[in-house]
Amino acid sequence: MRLWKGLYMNAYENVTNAMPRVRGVLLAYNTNVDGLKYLETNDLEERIERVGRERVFELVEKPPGRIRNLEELFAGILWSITHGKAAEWFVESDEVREYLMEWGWDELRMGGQAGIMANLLGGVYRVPVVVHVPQNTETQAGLFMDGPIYVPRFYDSAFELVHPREAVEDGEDLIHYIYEFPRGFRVFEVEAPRENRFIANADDYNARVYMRREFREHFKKIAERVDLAIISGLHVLKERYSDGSTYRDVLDRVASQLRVLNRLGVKSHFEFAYTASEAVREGIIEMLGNFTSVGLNEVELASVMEIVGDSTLAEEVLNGDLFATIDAMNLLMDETGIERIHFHTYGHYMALTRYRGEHVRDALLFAALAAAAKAMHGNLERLPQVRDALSVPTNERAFPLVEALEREMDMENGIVDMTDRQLAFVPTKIVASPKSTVGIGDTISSSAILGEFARTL
Ligand code: 8BR
Ligand code: GLC
Repeated sequence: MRLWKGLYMNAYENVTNAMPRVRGVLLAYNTNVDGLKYLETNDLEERIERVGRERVFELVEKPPGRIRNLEELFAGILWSITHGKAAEWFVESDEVREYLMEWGWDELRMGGQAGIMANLLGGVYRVPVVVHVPQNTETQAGLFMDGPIYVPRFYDSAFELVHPREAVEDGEDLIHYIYEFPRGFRVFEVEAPRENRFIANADDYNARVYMRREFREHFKKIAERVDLAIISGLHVLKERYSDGSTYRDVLDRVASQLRVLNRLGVKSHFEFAYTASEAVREGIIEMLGNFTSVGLNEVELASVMEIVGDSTLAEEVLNGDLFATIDAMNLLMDETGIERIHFHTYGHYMALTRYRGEHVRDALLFAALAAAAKAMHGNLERLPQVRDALSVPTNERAFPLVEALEREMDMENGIVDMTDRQLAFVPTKIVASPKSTVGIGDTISSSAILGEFARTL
C-alpha cells in the first residue's frame, strides 16, 4: 500500500507547517501526577500472598470498583491483567495511600488529559497553551516541559499568564498510581492478553472536577486568549457527594463556560473517557451538541450507544465491527448535532464530519504518527520523534477494512463522501513493543483536532 506512505509524509508536512498559526489552546480540567510502576511478577505475587491470595482472587470475580483496603487494590490490578483492560479506581483509604506511596514508582510523569496535552501541544508542538492545574505543587510544576505553557494568575483585576514553574504553590500532590504490564505478563496462573494498565487514583481534587477560582471568576479573560479549547476530566464524576452536591452542579458550571467559548467563537473539543456512572454519561451526552467535536475509543463509543442506541449496536462496536461503528458515529451525530466525531481504536481511526476536506484525513494520519512515537518513547520530547514514526510500518490488518470501504462506500484515498457528511478513515502505525500505553489516547485526539483546526486558520 504505497499510497499510505505518501499520504503519511504529506500529512506530516501539511500539519506541522500549519501549527504555528494557532494562537492558543485552552486545556481543562484534569492535571495530576502519574506515578508509573512497571509491574514485576515476583514482587506482585509476594505482595498478593501477604494480603491473602484467595480473597484477592474472589474479589477479581466481583470487582468493587473502588479501593478501601489492600485486597481491593490487588483485585483491581489482577482484574486489569486478567482482561488486558484499563481500569481506574479511587483509593478511599489513607492506609492504602500510605502503602502505595511506600511501594513507590519507577517514573513520575505528567498525568491527566489536560496536563498530558499541555506538554504535547505546548512542549513538543510549540503551540501556546493555557492549562488548568488544580494543585500546582513543586512536583506537579516540575513535570511541565519548557515552552509556551501557561497558567493564569490574577492580581486584583490584573491578569498575567506565566509558566507553571513560575507559579508554584503549597498544596497536595495529586498522585495517580499507574501499574503498567506488557502483553503476556504472568501472575500466578493469570496471563495478560494484551498490554495495559491499572490506575489507583489517590486524588481528591480531580475526582470532583475541582475548578480553580481563576477559572470560575475570570473564565472569559482566559477564553479570549485562545481559539481552541479541549475539555476533559468529567468522566470521574460521581452522582452525589457527601456534602449534598451532585454531578449536575459540575456539569452546569462546565455548560456556562462552554457558552462563553461559543459566544467568543472558540472551537471546542470534548475528550471522552470511560465514564462509569450512567447518569453522568447521559448528562455529558446531553451537552455534546454544544461542543464542536468529540473524541472517543471503541469502549467509550459502545458505552454511549448503550444510551443513544441499543445494546446490540453497543456490542457490535465493542467487537470491532466496522460498519456498525460507522452507524454508531452517524447516530451520535444525529442525536447530538455535533460537527465532528473522532473515533480511535487499535489499528485505525475514523472521523465523521459535517464538512469536507483532506485536512481531516491528514490530521488523523499526523495523530497516528504522534501515537506511534508516544508508544515508542513513553514520553514525547521533540517533534522529530513524531517524524521518525514515519518509518514504523502501516498496520496491514486495516487494509481489508480499507478495501471494504472502497467497495461498499466508494472511499478514495481514505475519504468517503456522503450527502451531507464526510467520513475519513486511516490505517495507523503500530509499534511492536510499546514502552507504555498511558496517555496515547490523549495524544491521538489532541494531535488530530489541533492538526485539523490549524489548517482552517
Ligand atoms: P485509549 O487509551 O483511548 O484507548 O487509546 C489508546 C490508543 O492507543 C489505542 O486506540 C491505539 O490506537 C493506541 N495504541 C496502543 Br493501546 N498501543 C499502541 C501501539 N503499540 N502503537 C501505536 N498505537 C497504539
Ligand atoms: C486519566 C488518569 C490519569 C492519566 C490519564 C491518561 O485521566 O486519571 O492519571 O494520566 O487518564 O489518559
